[in-house]
Amino acid sequence: MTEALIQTEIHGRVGVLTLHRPRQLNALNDALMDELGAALLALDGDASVGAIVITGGARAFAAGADIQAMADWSYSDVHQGAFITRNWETIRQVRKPVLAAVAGVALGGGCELALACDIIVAAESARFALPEVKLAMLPGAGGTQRLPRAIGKAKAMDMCLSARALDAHEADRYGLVSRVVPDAELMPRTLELAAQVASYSLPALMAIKESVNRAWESSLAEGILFERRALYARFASEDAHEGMHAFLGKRAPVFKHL
Ligand code: CO8
Repeated sequence: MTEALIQTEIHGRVGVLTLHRPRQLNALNDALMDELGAALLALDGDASVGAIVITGGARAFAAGADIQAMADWSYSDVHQGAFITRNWETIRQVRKPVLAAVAGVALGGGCELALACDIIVAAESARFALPEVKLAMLPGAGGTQRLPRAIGKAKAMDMCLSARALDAHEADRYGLVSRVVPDAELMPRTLELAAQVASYSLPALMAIKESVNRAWESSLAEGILFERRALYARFASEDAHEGMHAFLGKRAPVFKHL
């Protein structure tokens, strides 16, 4: 039997997915991305899960797309096989919050996978780079689009054109990651954060994620309109009334995720 490339654990309301190709530093091949997509959709559809964490190993979150697999592909192979689009982008269908817990290298597609998550928690050992230019390739799993939106054109161009790597603290300063923690605390702190997020009302979390993502997709006026509609829809939610009445009654809210 072949070993799972994605390991799934459940911690309370948090689903944890661990990339597991340690000998290849979690290089992301089709089989792994298929498994990751299926695992993400399974957790997204599981009513007992409120947030998802994707992590790798101590040495590598992921060292990028699998160069061994790609080396001899033709244009027709990638075009007809819908490379990246077919399975890497499954993460875009996930409506629950997804956190990346990154230690070690997050290179190329590994960095792009982290960028596709909603919150990135970096261990001090984390290193982020888009070194595709060294292969005469380009960051083609969202890197040329998400990175400039995250850290601006100047830093993104530098990273994409020179393959410059950022350490965890630089990545934090530039806005690529959300938080930096000591390596030993990466999983406990990420799980604590994910548990906090997952304790909130799931429909509220989904609405917030959708609304924040809209900021990348629309003009300010359109985004504000979208946000306002999302806000009005909150008034149709039992949890929103519970949240406000619990505050007024000076008690903890009990959310039904409705
Ligand atoms: N693909 C396949 N195998 C890999 C990869 C990879 N991306 N990275 C590491 N490995 C393998 C190595 O080949 C090696 O295998 P073996 O033991 O069989 O020789 C094993 O993992 C361990 O790696 P190293 O011996 O190289 O370990 P080091 O500690 O010396 O170096 C590094 C670690 C710095 C991470 C080094 O392995 C490295 O530079 N890896 C490649 C990084 C890279 O270029 N990543 C970008 C890939 S391209 C990409 O992600 C594009 C995605 C977007 C769409 C696709 C368009 C191209």
